[in-house]
Amino acid sequence: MIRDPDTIEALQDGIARFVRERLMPNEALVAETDAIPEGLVAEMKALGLFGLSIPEAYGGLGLTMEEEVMVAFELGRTSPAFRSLFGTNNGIGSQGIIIDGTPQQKAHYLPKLASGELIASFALTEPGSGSDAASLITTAARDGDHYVLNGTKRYITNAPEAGIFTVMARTNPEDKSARGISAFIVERGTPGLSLGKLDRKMGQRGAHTCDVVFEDCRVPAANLIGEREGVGFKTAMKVLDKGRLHIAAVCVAAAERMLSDALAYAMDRKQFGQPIAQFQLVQAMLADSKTEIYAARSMVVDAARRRDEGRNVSTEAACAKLFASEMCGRVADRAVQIHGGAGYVSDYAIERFYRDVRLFRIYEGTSQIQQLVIARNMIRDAS
Ligand code: COS
Repeated sequence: MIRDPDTIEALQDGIARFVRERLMPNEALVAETDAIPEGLVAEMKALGLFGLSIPEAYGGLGLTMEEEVMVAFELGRTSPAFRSLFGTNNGIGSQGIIIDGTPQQKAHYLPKLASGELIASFALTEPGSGSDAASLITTAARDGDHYVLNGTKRYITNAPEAGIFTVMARTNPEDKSARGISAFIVERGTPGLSLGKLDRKMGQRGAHTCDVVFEDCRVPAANLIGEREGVGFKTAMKVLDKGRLHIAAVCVAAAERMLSDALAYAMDRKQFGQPIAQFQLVQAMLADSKTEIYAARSMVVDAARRRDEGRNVSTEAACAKLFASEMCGRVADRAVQIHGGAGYVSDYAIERFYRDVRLFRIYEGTSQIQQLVIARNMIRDAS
């Protein structure tokens, strides 16, 4: 749902300009230094990028899902590391509070997330629990008006920067199922919370992940999301349904960027006496990429509209994430191929994008988990 076409168009234009004039010229620097310059972070805050999906009542822009994917179609055209910094505040880090938090939790945390004063992380994955998220073993034992958390969370995006963590932990150790899990807001600096060393990743330098360790970490009971035990896994799944749609939109944008780089290269590079774009074997790669990007974009917009209508989009979000992230991988591969030897050296952005976009098929649920979600929903609906 687009509430006001003029407003969203102006927002898209402003973000497109910011991406083109401020972020793209700094892509190589961020990759080299593994850090986003402070000045750019301040500009992101001023543009409202940390609060895109946070309700207006709490200082955010309160974008609908369709508006959010429109914005992601612009933001995703540059290094994914930039979006990653404010991505968790709009997505997995904040949505648990937005969807299931109490009015007090929302009032306390959301304004700070919307402004970018606080960064939020989502702590679900553990060393022994990835795709099988419900098997997590981090515990949260009630002790008076606190819960005591023990366990380790792994590959937590923005953990080094985070001011708060949405943490899924088992409040009922007897119940090994998803129903034993609850979600908490844990503040950085809480005694017993520590961070591991930075992960050295394949790509997305400038976006940071690390372990988050809880050792007898006492969290006020008031920070149990929604003040309800046993529904934390469902909160996480609802958060991921939305997050997967956002990532699918980012995949579309990253693919568009890679294709536009490949097209520019193909029109410039001459072999056998003419630009390689004139050769039909190169044209096939360009055309297939264009077609698949169009298909993915259409899926993302359709799923976003359905979500705005209040429909359950678990299946559609998984379809969009599966198709868009796999499509993005294929486009990355073709774009390197079109660049030839130049695609294998870091003078061209495509070498970096090829590594950066590999993550899209893995995080917020692997392609295989999306397939599993889609098929299980199909079987359930048909039963
Ligand atoms: N929305 C709301 N509730 C949901 C839901 C959704 N999208 N998906 C599942 N649930 C509920 C189920 O209805 C079930 O509730 P009941 O116990 O009341 O019946 C409960 O959650 C458990 O669901 P289910 O039995 O389907 O859980 P499974 O352990 O079989 O696993 C998968 C579900 C595999 C889909 C889940 O573990 C998953 O998404 N794994 C990937 C995790 C992931 O994306 N990690 C990325 C890292 S975070 S960036």
